[in-house]
Amino acid sequence: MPAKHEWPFIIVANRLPVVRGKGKSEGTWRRSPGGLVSALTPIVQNSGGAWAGWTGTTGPAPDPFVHDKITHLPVPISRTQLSSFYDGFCNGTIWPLYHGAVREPNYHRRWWRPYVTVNRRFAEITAKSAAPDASVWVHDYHLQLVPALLREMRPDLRIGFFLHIPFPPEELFGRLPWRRQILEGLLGADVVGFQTQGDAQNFLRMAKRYTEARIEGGWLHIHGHMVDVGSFPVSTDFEHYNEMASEPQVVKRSLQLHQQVGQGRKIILGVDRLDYTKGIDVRLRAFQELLARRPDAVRECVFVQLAVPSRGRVGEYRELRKHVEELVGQINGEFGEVGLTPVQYLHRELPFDELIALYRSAEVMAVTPLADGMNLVAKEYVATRFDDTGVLILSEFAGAAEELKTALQVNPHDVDGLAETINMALSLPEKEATRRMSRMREVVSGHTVYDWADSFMQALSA
Ligand code: ADQ
Repeated sequence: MPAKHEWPFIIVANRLPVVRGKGKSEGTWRRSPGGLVSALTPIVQNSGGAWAGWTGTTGPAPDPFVHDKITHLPVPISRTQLSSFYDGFCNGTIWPLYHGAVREPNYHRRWWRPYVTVNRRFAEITAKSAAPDASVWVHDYHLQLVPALLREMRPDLRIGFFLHIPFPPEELFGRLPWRRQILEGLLGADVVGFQTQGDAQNFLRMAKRYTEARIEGGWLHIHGHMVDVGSFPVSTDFEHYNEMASEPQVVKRSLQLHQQVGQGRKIILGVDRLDYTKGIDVRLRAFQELLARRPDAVRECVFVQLAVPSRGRVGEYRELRKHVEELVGQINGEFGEVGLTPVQYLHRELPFDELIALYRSAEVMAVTPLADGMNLVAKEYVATRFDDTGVLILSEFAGAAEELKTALQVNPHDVDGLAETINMALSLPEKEATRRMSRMREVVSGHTVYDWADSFMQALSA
């Protein structure tokens, strides 16, 4: 066990930044893929800090361990807590509610209590491990009570909280039976960060309405302490994607993919976790509409949808998978020709370089979530277009739409509008596409995931 009160900086997130090796590497840990982990890792390493989170396996947690110069503080989660805390309150209540109630959120007291218990456990482990006056950065909707619990246990700490998903407006948030507890939990932090200005405004309004918090001099004041509320839009590792995209093996693979999949047709690509917030089904219906209006389009373009398996234990996610797969079958059956498939569907994770090759192979990228905190896929696609080619179709309801103004923005619920936009994207003049893409590349390269982490850390140390 590490000495108590040792770490000057701690990240607290639902998951640790490592995954357990399989097969030959059984018993070892490797760093989880993804931009966020890459951005946060150097901050923790350079500060001699630690990371508290769940390992991904239920039952007793292993002892703290060091991997990649970071001390990992595993938090245990039992099998019943996995179903009530994680599948239940986090993904059955908060997730749909915060994403605009695109599915009916469920309110169960039997889920709320484990949410409190698990949050308390995260706070206790952190309180025991943080050095005097340490900084702690808590992440996301799973841990909204941690800031206040931690402040109560360790008033000396600087506490930051960042929400990766949207924060809903009053008409929705007001429905939550535990709205006051959640707000007070978040208000235990010194800095509360959101993806967009709109999210931060929603939060300020709710805090004033349902708690004793008051705004004075641009700060939120509650119980004698000040809370800095602001927007910190997350981003991607621009340079990494940009460089990977021009690696010879990626260039070769993307040409190969284009020949095999495209067969001379343009590729329209969708890449998402298989989640009902991502609008995959409406997007497919829009493509179906396009083919119905213009059946010859099947010889001009192919739709490639990559869906990463997600939350398969939850009934709604299994139903969504069935629905999406039925739609794919329907479109292919109705509009396909022998040797020519309109929709190519993959349900799996892909290695990083294969994903980049796919981004490179796509003339059109369709990112059409019904609601999304930011959406990194949109920014990743932009980062791989080093030659300023490619057209991005982007939902107005993704956080990224605030920054990527020259994308072809769409209402992701509007099947006809989306069909028209896909059609327009396929024939957008090259000059116009380049103008739009080069502007988006300026935006993403000017604000990377490292800038995001730095700006949050600066606010936390102010
Ligand atoms: P997510 O809902 O998971 O994140 P997103 O931002 O799009 O959504 O991130 C998905 C990540 O998964 C991307 O980095 C992407 O490269 C990766 N990925 C997707 N498909 C893959 C595949 N087939 N194989 C391998 N990797 C794949 C939540 C919020 C978002 C917010 C992020 C970060 O919902 O709104 O942008 O957190 O704050």
